[in-house]
Amino acid sequence: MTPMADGTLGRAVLIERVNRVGWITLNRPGQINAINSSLRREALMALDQLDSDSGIGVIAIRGAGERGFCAGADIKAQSDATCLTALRDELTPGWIEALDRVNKPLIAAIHGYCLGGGLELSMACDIRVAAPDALFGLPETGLGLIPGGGGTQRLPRLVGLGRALDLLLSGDRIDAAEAHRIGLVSRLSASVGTLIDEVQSLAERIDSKPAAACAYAKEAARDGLDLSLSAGLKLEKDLFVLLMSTTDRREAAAAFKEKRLPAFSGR
Ligand code: CO8
Repeated sequence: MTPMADGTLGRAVLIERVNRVGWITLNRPGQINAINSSLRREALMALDQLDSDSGIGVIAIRGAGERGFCAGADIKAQSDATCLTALRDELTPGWIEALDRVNKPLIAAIHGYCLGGGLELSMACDIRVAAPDALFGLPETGLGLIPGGGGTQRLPRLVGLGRALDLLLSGDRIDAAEAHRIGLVSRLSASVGTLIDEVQSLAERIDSKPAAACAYAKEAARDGLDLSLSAGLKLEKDLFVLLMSTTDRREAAAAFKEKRLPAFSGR
């Protein structure tokens, strides 16, 4: 892959467009991409920019440098927290929740350390792909804290309550193979060196399908988690019916009958 770097937002986050895949790179490699206020602010801008760009079909997030995806919140930048309102103001409210509002498929490409807020960020993505060297953990209780970026809520939904509480309470790190075994990540790359290419090609496969179908699949699965089964099934049916009227749905069926590749138009 030859990334076409076409702009930087600041220094803490980089954006690259590679074909129709928008890459967001957390760019504080000297601190293992620890999350400070610049990184939070720039990551939000990058997400907004790529989600509203019609030339982008899928967004992928990775960490710069060899050490890892992200070692969590910047512990050194944290204030003394004697004033709770000041601490609250210091954090961009709900910045990881912004990923929940992204319509396009979001993929985390994870290598090395993926800890604390870094793991929380990756859990807000739709798909997590890990390199064999990835290490995952939520060390917050050891810092006298609990995860504040969705970790206590997203982890049980991904791996079940028992495994989530084990990770939350012990603070133990797990490796990529274990993360894959328990369903914290859905794919492992063949090697660290092939991670980005493998995610790029996964993203392009997703992007080759009708965008509305991908967006509705994501909406039904994600929103369904907050609904009763019957309400979720109704949501699915409504979205299914909407897709029946699309040109791309008709084109897919015609291409199958005519034994040719479909040419989707995004309508
Ligand atoms: N914050 C700030 N700097 C960090 C962080 C971090 N989370 N992680 C690593 N760094 C820095 C180190 O300080 C070091 O910098 P320097 O070279 O200037 O001293 C550099 O990155 C390399 O790190 P190490 O030298 O420590 O490398 P090691 O290989 O020895 O260790 C580890 C790597 C194991 C990742 C280790 O750095 C570590 O334990 N980091 C902290 C991991 C952690 O606890 N993360 C969770 C943070 S808490 C969180 O994410 C949610 C809480 C939110 C609260 C927000 C309140 C404001």
